[in-house]
Amino acid sequence: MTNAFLDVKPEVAEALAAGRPVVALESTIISHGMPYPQNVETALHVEQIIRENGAVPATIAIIGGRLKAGLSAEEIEYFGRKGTAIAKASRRDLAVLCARGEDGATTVTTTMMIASMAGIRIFATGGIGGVHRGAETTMDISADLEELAQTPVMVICAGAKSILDLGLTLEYLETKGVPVIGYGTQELPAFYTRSSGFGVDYCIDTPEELARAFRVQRELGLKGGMLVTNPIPEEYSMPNAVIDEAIDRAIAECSAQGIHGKATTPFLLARVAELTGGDSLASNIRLVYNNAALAARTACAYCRMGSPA
Ligand code: PSU
Ligand code: MN
Repeated sequence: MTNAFLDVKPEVAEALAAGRPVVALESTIISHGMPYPQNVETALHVEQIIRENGAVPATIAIIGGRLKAGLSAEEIEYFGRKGTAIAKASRRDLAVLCARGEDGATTVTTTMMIASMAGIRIFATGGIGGVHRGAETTMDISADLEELAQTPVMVICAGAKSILDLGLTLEYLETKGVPVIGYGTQELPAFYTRSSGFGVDYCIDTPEELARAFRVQRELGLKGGMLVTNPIPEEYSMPNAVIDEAIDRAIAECSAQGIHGKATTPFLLARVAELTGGDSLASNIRLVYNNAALAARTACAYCRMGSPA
């Protein structure tokens, strides 16, 4: 499916037309998820890792009202430099940003949407949004969960940060029929840490088996995506106590300052990063690399199975 607002980078379009593997990447992680210049260095290195593992990277963003599937190095630099001055774009923002010709940093939600419009089925990122702690009164539930329920893209992440209520996030995904897979683990990873105390639906050990499950989901005509949670490599994982303390403090400050809506997640992410210093940034970068490599290998396996029904 294509539309008048979509620009697929020629290299990406050629790969898709030839049935070669492509991996989508999001841009909110660049503008809102990490400081400059580490955000740009990371985004460029992630693309290189995807290439080294046999796939073509397509970093996704909205530039001047155009939905971009695939950015140039200059466009990645632009996003990294502008940082939080770029609007964080979720599903509800797409129409107005396109109508006005503005820029937008794509979240997991909008990256899935644009990837799907372009025909890209595999997407690597760091962490997804979910059900926030206290959502029973705030109703703060990320649009990422609804997108996973309706858009056919496999999202490979390192689980979700415990800024969220991980148990409620899993309940929501169950209700919405989204399969939650642990890559080589029975336990949901919690981004900086490999364990969370919550189980996943299935443990899958190889990229081939991930690709097979997703292909069958497509062949069955089931709508929606698949969530693959890939634990951070042991050597880069962080002590639970350090992370938990920072997260508890960040959440307390967030409610004390009356922050709400789309500002909540960027505030919490930035505060946790500040409170835990360079260690958490280094871990964050490493887990994204790890997810990019797995996504590229899964995209290769998916393409070897031919075009899905
Ligand atoms: N969680 C992270 N890192 C991130 C995000 C979430 O650990 O960068 C970003 C992603 O772009 C995600 C978005 O899609 O935040 C979710 O925002 P919200 O909770 O406002 O839906
Ligand atoms: Mn929210």
